[in-house]
Amino acid sequence: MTVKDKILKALILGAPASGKGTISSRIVKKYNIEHVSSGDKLRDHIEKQTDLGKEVKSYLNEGKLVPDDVMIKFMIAELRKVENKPWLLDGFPRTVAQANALWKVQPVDVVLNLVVPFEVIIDRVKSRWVHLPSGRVYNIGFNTPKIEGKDDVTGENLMQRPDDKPEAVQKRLEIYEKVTRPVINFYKEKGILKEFEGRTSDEIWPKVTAYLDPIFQKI
Ligand code: G5P
Ligand code: MG
Repeated sequence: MTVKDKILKALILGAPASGKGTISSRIVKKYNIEHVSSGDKLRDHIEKQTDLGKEVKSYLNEGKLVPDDVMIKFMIAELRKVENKPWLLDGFPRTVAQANALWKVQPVDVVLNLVVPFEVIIDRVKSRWVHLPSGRVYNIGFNTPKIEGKDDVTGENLMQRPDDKPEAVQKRLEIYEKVTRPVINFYKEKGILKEFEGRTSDEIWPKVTAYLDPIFQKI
């Protein structure tokens, strides 16, 4: 076995606003691994007005998926930057074409799937605030920022995501059902998928650690 084989590569799946970012930030802190979020990276490009940012902006704002060819090229290049580290990938793959492309370059070891009822999701996105440069995410009443509208760490302004408007959320949930749900089956068939059900991230989190603790102890 080479050193590379021992580096854990994990994925987190789940509907929009199911808590992937929230659970990911707890995982990366507890197990000291890299968090690679496709959505955070794209929003950063949009904020910095790069060529990629300009190309993808309308897709994100409208809650539509960025085309596979763009996404695959971008994310494979991003993953190369962290290939020698253990990572947790969040938001990619989102289509079977993306899952196949990833599997060819980097088969993953563990896939976590968050299962949260849609009515909970629709309710919670209304109160989401994000700190764009870091991807830190807040929710009024769940993890409320210490000062209203400001990031706890930097004190910089928080913003609401354009794709959290009700019509864009609806679109994202529809796309998730049609296009992303088959990705769950892709990993189920490979025998590496583990589902975690709950209405809150605090309910899901102990189930995630109970599953991951023995895996991380082994490596
Ligand atoms: P993203 O950025 O990948 P989504 O839609 O998959 O976006 P999102 O919205 O980032 O997922 P999340 O990470 O699953 O959600 O959830 P989160 O941010 O942790 O939690 C949501 C809110 O709920 C937060 O405010 C959080 O504080 C709160 N919360 C968490 N737990 C609880 C709880 O227990 N109780 C309460 N009350 N609140 C809680 O992708 C965005 C776009 O980028 C493009 C697409 O356009 C996509 O729409 N994109 C891609 N396109 C094509 N292919 C890809 N692979 C792409 N990746 C990104
Ligand atoms: Mg997220």
